[in-house]
Formats: sequence, C-alpha cells, structure tokens
Amino acid sequence: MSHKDTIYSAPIQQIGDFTFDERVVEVFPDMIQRSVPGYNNIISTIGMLAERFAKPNTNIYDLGCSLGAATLSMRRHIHHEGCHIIAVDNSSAMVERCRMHIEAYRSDTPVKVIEADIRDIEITNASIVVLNFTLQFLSPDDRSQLLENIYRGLRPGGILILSEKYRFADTTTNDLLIDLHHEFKRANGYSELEISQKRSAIENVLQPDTIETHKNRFARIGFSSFDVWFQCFNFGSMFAIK
Ligand code: GEK
Repeated sequence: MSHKDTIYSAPIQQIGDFTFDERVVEVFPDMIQRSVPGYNNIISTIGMLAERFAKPNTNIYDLGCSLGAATLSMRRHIHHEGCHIIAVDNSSAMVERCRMHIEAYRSDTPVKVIEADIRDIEITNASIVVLNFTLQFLSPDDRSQLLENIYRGLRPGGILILSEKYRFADTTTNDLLIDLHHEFKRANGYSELEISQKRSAIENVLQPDTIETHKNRFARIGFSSFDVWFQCFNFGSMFAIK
C-alpha cells in the first residue's frame, strides 16, 4: 500500500531541489498518480506495446524504473522465450523497493534490477527501451547522447517509448496547459501551497523539451517512424521505431 504524498503540505523555509530519497519512495505511487495526468493509461499501454514489440531472445530496458510499474506491466504481457528485462535506476531507495515489488510475483521472464546511472548503461540486442518520465531529469546536454546510445542498442524494428512533461514554444499555450495541470492536481487533493512548493523544488531538476525538439532529435539520430501516441495537458508519450 502506498502512503499519501504530504511532502510539500506544510510551509518549508528553504525549498531544496527535489530528490528521489526514502521519503519520496514511500509515497511514490500516490505522488505520480495524482501528479501525472494519464499515468495509469500510459503504464497499461506500455504493456500492450511490449506484447507487440518484444521479440524472442532480446533485451527489454526500463530506464529510470522507480518502483518498476512499467517493468511489471511489460512482464505481464511478454510470453516469448529468452526475453530479459533490465530495469535501471540510480536512486538506491527506489532500487531496493523495486526489487521487492518484482520479487513479490513469479514470472517466466527474468528481471534484473540494476542501481546505476542510465548514462553509463550499455544497451544491447534491445527490442524495447522505455524511458517513462526519466529523460527530463537528465541535463539537456546529455539527452542526445543517451538517445544515440539507445538507438545503437536497438535491433531494427525495435521501439523506444519516451514519456515526458512538455514545454510549448507559444507562451499562451504553455501557460494554459500548465494551468490545466495545476487544476488537475487541485482536483486530486493537492493544496495551492503543495503545488507551488513542489514547483519550486522541481524547477532546477526538470527542464522539459518541446515536442518539436523530441521529433527533431529522433529524426537526426535516424529513427524511421516516431510520433506522439498520448497527450494530456503538458504531459505525453511518444514512440520511436528504428
Ligand atoms: C515509472 N519510470 O513509474 N540514472 C538513473 N535513474 C535516474 C536518473 C539517472 N541519471 N535520473 C533520474 N533517474 C517510472 C517513473 S520517475 C518520474 C520515473 C517522476 C530516476 C529517478 O531516480 C526516478 O526514480 C526516475 O528516474 C524518474 O514508470 O518521478 O516524475
């Protein structure tokens, strides 16, 4: 059972940068569902896409796996011989809890949970790579290199699923979608104080790209087909096929 996220409910004198520590791990499922519009739909669609794109004797990567929601969704849908899921996160608190979630159920598809920086991971023989709300936490300078590394490690026909918070070049659009997102959070029980303190904490660690930036990067790297398959306010998910 996940506890309720109350991390920013009381006034904080000095708001530090947001980190994925024990306190966050404890409330993570509640936090992500009340903060990210469409999160559950995205997780279940990742399972559906895994069913289509997983190939026998290949690797499947979940980069920035947190508690393993995308991994578990994929594992439920993959029935091929010789598939290995590799779930990676650099927060030791997340990795520890993720291992517990994975080990709670038996499955034919093995999962290895690795504590590492996703920039240091070698991607090989991959039919699927998932970056579900993780790329946005890397410094913008490191994003292309990671995506190039993923492209090299994907087999032809392999898929990258990239979910992100987006920024919009047009200010009116950007402000409107941010406002609607805050309304979504209010409707999910977050107070004005929680919304504004979380916003300050996340400002330096999450720098969103525009959808155009993502598309241009995919094209430059060489992906053959890519597009947005889900969007709600300033959050969404794209696929890119090699
Ligand atoms: C889900 N995918 O539930 N290397 C490894 N992990 C990282 C790095 C890095 N450089 N930077 C951040 N992380 C999950 C949700 S959460 C999204 C992903 C959110 C990890 C970080 O520790 C955290 O667990 C995750 O990326 C981002 O489907 O909280 O908004």
